[in-house]
Amino acid sequence: MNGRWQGVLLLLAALAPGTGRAEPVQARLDADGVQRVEIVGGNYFFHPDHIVVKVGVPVELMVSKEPGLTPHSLVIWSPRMGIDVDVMLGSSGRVIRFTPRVTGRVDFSCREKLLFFASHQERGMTGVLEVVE
Ligand SMILES: [Cu+2]
Repeated sequence: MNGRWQGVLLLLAALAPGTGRAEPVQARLDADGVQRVEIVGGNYFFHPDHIVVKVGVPVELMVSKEPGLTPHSLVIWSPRMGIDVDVMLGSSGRVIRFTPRVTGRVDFSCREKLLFFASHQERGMTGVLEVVE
């Protein structure tokens, strides 16, 4: 393959829409015994969108949204895991605390939706919280 075609293929690869989620992000375990991770929401994503935490250890999510007028929220709901989060995101950020009771996976999403437009969740504003041993 000549260099010009290689360049075209690389360009196409760069322009192609993402086909999968980024690498999972493990919450960092701080010296005070709390595992912390920061999440930013925007149009229409969470970053990171795959978070891994340890079971039975307190979690603090530091959540915020990108600057802009579009409202965003974060919903994580798993009674089984002991997680019930439903908050609006602000640009200044806030802390959400919970302690996951059991291992497993739960989806999180944004519940916002403007009129007849597709919901943010439908536009891909979703993620996965994974609770591990
Ligand atoms: Cu949203």
